Amino acid sequence: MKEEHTLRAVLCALQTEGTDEESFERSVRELCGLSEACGVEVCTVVTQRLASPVHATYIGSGKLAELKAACDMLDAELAVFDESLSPTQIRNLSGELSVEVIDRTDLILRIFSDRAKTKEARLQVEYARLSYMLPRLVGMRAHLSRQGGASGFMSARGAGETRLELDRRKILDRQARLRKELKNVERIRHTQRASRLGGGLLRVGLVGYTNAGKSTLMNRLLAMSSGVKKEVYTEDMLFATLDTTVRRIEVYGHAPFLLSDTVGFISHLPTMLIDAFRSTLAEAADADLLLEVVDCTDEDRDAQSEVTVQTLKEIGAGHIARIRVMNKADMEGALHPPGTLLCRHPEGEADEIYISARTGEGVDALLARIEGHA
Ligand SMILES: Nc1nc2c(ncn2[C@@H]2O[C@H](COP(=O)(O)OP(=O)(O)OP(=O)(O)O)[C@@H](O)[C@H]2O)c(=O)[nH]1
Ligand SMILES: [Mg+2]
Repeated sequence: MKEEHTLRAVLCALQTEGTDEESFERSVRELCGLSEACGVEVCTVVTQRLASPVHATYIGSGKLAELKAACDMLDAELAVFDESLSPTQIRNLSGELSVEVIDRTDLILRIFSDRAKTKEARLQVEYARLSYMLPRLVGMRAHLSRQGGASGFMSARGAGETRLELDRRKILDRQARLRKELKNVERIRHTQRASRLGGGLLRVGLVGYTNAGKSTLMNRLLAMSSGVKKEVYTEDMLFATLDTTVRRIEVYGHAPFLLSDTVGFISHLPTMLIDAFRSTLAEAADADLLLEVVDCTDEDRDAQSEVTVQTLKEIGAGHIARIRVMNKADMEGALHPPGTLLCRHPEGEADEIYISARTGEGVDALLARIEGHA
């Protein structure tokens, strides 16, 4: 979000039948994290238990009144829903509430838009946002006409279907242009990388949940490498990395290999983002070996690992050999000290190795493991 001041938000989450307490709480925690990553201040969380979402308004009418009251009392400017809302739900909720209504998908898209730095990432994010907007133009318009204006596509306001049809066509045209531009950027990237880094080396890909420490591990390996290597960006926030970086790792006494660092995963990563970032993610899929980086101190690590494995399948990388790198083992709460290796082959699972990308402990053992795969 580009606003100068922090936006105040009320979060709203529905616990539907079949969702256990634990995964519900995890989801709400993550929504808070996503909101903060977006520069949004969470004022309160309104929750409801229902057998299934209400078709028209997602939550029940009594709860909706409660939510409206909370928004008014707390001076909120946003209501953030912990799920993908249908275009109808957005339209109805926008009509009922006096604040802007956004859902989890929208929140993730906004974070991506704020963080995108390279040309390719910016094009990909814009493409994804347009895909998201397309079926929701009516609901967005309802909010904007009350607010009295907005920027970009939504600024050209007008009434009725003609206006909508125009907007729709504009979006489709823009998407067609973006697709062309993306093809070009991709082609240039491919040829540059192939010639610069040289083929024939083992290709290793860092993958995993956002904020697990993938980029920190990349930098640790670069620091151990001979020669001067440019570091990648790391930060304690969701989605610090939004593009793919490939570097040659050459640690004395170990065979050199190519290492790629890429965008992290999260549960319910919007499909339009997976689609838009397919080429970036495909670079991770284009590896001989994957290092799945896990924050082993996170109580949600198992669920996060499941999401990673699922997302890998979605991008066609489910079959690639994988080592589970249990990172942040220097911290309190780690199950094992750095350097611990757990072989999981009998169950058909990935090997687990405990390391600390921050202190470097266990990284030598990891390098030996990587070599074993060459
Ligand atoms: N204590 C500790 N902190 C770590 C370790 N590795 C990474 N971190 C911290 O975890 C945070 C996230 O690290 P990143 O390397 O940016 O994580 P990432 O997986 O690349 O995250 P995204 O790019 O956002 O998906 C940073 O604050 C790091 O300093 C570790 O081994 N120990
Ligand atoms: Mg990163």
